[in-house]
Amino acid sequence: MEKHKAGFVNIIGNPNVGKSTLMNAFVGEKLSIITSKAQTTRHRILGIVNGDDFQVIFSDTPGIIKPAYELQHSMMDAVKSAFEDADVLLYMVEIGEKALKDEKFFDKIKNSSIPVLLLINKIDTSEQHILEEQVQYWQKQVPGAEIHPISALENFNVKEVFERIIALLPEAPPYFPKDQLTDRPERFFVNETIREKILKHYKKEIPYAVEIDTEEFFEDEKIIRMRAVIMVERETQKGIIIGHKGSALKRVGVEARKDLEKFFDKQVHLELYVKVNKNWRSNPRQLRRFGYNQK
Ligand SMILES: Nc1nc2c(ncn2[C@@H]2O[C@H](COP(=O)(O)OP(=O)(O)OP(=O)(O)O)[C@@H](O)[C@H]2O)c(=O)[nH]1
Ligand SMILES: [Mg+2]
Repeated sequence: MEKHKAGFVNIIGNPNVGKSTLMNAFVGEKLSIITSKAQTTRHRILGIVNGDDFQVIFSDTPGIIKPAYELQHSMMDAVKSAFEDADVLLYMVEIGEKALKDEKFFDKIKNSSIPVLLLINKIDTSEQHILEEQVQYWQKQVPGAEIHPISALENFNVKEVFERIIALLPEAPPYFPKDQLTDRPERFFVNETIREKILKHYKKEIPYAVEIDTEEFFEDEKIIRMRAVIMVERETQKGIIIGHKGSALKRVGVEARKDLEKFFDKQVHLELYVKVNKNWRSNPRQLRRFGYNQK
């Protein structure tokens, strides 16, 4: 019988390149929210793929940025931790991108002692000659990396990358029970689903000033009852979230509920309300309460 393989495979890269899309494609579940806006992912989220003789623990991470406020510092700590325990690094870039905006991180990738798979994503948007140029460019930039063009969205070359990962993994017993899919509790996915709708429907600074806290999660035989608070930083933002006669908030609630019914495969009742929590994203104590800064 083959020996068992297991390890941590951590996905890092600039914001919005498709890291979360790829992790969901590997896992086959929507564990990470995806939007067209940068800084969608705020936490390190595990997605576990189990087989008889392997366990791959993927980590989705926030896109690499230069942090400006406390929340973003915590997001970059999540990226740092992903460098520390990786057995394989997946460094994702998108077609046309030049390099990581943060040189320190970029140097870490270039000088990595563990295998790096450099994934050029979104090749569905590109032409062959451009892709060839990109492959050459990245070969020079990160000579130690193995380059794979992919489309996370269209599931192109994802299976091949997965097979390479399995080949590179060390022999090890499983780290998690074989029926476990993630490290996050149910409430986390409620928070994230609501935040995804807020990223989708509100402009400019609003989504970045929002945090969700699911205060109640009661599962009955037929229905799950949830109540969540949408926190904003200022009174004016509260009005915008609620909208005219509550219409904007209602849209968020309806869309989130539909997604949650799919996710939990059960009927959902979702109650939302909005609260001002002044400058929460600069307040270390508040951030800890919401699951950030847990180093
Ligand atoms: N055309 C195309 N679009 C893609 C592909 N992969 C992801 N996208 C889109 O790119 C956008 C960002 O995707 P995400 O998966 O949220 O990117 P991310 O790297 O996790 O972003 P952050 O969490 O903000 O760092 C979304 O609109 C995706 O639908 C791809 O292979 N092709
Ligand atoms: Mg993401």
